Amino acid sequence: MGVTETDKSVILNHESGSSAEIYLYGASVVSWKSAGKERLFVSSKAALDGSKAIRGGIPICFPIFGPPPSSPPEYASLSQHGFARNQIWKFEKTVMDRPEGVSVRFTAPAPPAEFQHKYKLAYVVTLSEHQLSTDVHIVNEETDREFKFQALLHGYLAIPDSSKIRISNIPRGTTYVDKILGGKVTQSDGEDIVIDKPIDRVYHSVSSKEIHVDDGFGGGYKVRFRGFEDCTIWNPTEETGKAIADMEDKGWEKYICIEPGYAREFKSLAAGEEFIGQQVYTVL
Ligand code: TA6
Repeated sequence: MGVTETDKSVILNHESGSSAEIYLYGASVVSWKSAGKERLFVSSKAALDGSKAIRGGIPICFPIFGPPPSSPPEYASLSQHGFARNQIWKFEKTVMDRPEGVSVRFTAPAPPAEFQHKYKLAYVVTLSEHQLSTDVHIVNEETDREFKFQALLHGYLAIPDSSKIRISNIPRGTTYVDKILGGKVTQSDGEDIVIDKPIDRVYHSVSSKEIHVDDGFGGGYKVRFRGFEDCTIWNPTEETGKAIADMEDKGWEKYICIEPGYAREFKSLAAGEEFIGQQVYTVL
């Protein structure tokens, strides 16, 4: 059997030997193993008991990314990255369990009472030999008003040493907001990105829809996305990583966050409309 349910998680096993584990808490993918290696970083100090969003894996940011906007009030009162990563999701079903892939679907519970919007949020995780695909499905279930949200997959990709990686395939001229520089708006020069100081950038409308990470040791990842427009790149390095309470010592050396999402603007769905945002990680 490729799908095993425990009281806290769902475990996928593919016939190639690859595997993945998704916690019901936040529907956070906490492990993805391919070719015998763990591909996601989870801090050894991460809370895994549902008391706090998991520091690592792939937390889901929804219905906002980053700090809350100043209005409307039900969004302004949200905490950073929204509530989906702190909710207990439901394992809905096995979508497929075949050599082509093992796939499962989760649904989020209703929002907190203060957030008066009717929507359906689902998440489909599909594992194959060298790939992990994660799809967010959002349906506006209102009959007569729009629903606005941001959504982003805040994945922590495991790498041997962040100082050795090169991130590429962001087209020259792509606009980004540099949060390290107080939100300065800049254009990408198209050159590879290296991690020699803290990086926290939101790239807007990335037309390549595919970002490459060369790990500097002959491996790496391709991160492809569809539906999502933007992509955040984050690594705090020691300079700011030391201040993160649930980050293990030198944890920032072991991951790079490449985060496709709808993060710049709010996506608006008309009544009854559906949005699908897909991310596919491929091991190189
Ligand atoms: O995606 C990057 C970011 O928004 C950073 O600004 C950084 O704060 C990070 O997410 C972690 O956020 P968290 O709320 O999980 O501590």
